[in-house]
Amino acid sequence: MKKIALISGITGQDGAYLAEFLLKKNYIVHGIKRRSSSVNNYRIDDIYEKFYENSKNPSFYLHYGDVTDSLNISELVNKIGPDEIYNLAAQSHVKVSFETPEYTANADGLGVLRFLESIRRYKKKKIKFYQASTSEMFGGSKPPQSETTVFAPKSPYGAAKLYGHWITKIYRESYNIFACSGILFNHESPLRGETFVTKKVVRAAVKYSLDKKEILQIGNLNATRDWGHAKDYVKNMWMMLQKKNADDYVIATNTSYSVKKFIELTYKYLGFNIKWTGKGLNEKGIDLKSGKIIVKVNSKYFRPNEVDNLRGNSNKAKNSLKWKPKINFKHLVKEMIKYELELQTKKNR
Ligand code: NAP
Ligand code: F7E
Repeated sequence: MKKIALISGITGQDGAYLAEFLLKKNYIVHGIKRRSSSVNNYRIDDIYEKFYENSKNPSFYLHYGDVTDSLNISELVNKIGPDEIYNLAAQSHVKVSFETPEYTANADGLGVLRFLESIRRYKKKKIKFYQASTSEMFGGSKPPQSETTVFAPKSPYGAAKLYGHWITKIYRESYNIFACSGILFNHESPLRGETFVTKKVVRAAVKYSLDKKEILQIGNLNATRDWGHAKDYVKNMWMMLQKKNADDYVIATNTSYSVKKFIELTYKYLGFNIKWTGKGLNEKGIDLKSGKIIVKVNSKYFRPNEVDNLRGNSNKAKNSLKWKPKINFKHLVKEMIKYELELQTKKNR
């Protein structure tokens, strides 16, 4: 019998990588997608074609749904009867969470509860549950952050995710549900959303390499992040659900870089060296060769409250799950550049 997985957030970065990973493992995969006025399936188009449209025995199905809709979530859980649920759906942008705090709390906090309650009421079999928790829950706590670090979120996103994290643990302990959270540090890929800093930098740098005009408008250059590759992180999601006992794990690379360093490296790989001038809001990055301004700080991209430094300690996952990231930071940046170069060159043809 093939295992059945239900993934919320199927159209997002991790949803697409996880679906591909599970389909290769011979799972039947059901994905929950929101209705939108324009189609946003581009990350899963290939697998939909291969495992649904062109398949004699389809193993990939899509369902409309929304994690803010309790009846819809419980209906889907009952109808599909999955062996494993991966809850990846979220309003995942930290800055946007300051502008839509109530919606973020509903989707990222209560959304988790809706799945857990559906699982608790489902009597036909035991369903395993994975929750995508976040390093943003550590907020102001100093690095390196591990499973024992104090939670101190600094955004509505971090607070909503912390509710989701705790309620997952509470349902595990109270109802003997196999429910666990991966405390995921930042992870990126060519499929990363366009408004996250890595994708934004790579897109602007590639554009500059082609038109010699593009200026990257950026916020806080000094924050540091522990950036891994999404492919490594989705594999870990599955590994956590295959363990005998449910538990929570920090998933990180254990190294961090500043936003400024990420920018320098990206432009360097494209053949441009940056000289920095000015301070704070007046800081600028100059292309050493041409003397042109290529990076400008813009207050629009600052957050009301910033998480300054994140670097995870994922020793527990290393020792207990035998998991460690395979793709390093430099490879990640190069892969993102390659993808973007191909895309933008094709567009310009
Ligand atoms: P993402 O690219 O922003 O994808 C989020 C997904 O959730 C999208 O499919 C989105 O649908 C869906 N979604 C949003 N609100 C929804 C709602 N109300 N109902 C149903 N679906 C909804 O995020 P990601 O990078 O793949 O991250 C996956 C999960 O890991 C998220 O929960 C995120 O918070 C968490 N996480 C990510 C990172 C990271 O660095 N990537 C780190 C820590 C934790 P649309 O396509 O329609 O918008
Ligand atoms: O920002 C700074 C910004 O938006 C990273 C999400 O996946 O990871 C992600 O959240 C840093 C921050 O990611 C810009 O201030 C500067 O310090 O790429 P980001 P994030 O906020 O760390 C966590 C773990 C999640 O759980 C989230 O879902 O970069 N920064 N200038 C900027 N950030 C953005 N987005 N845009 C800028 O122009």
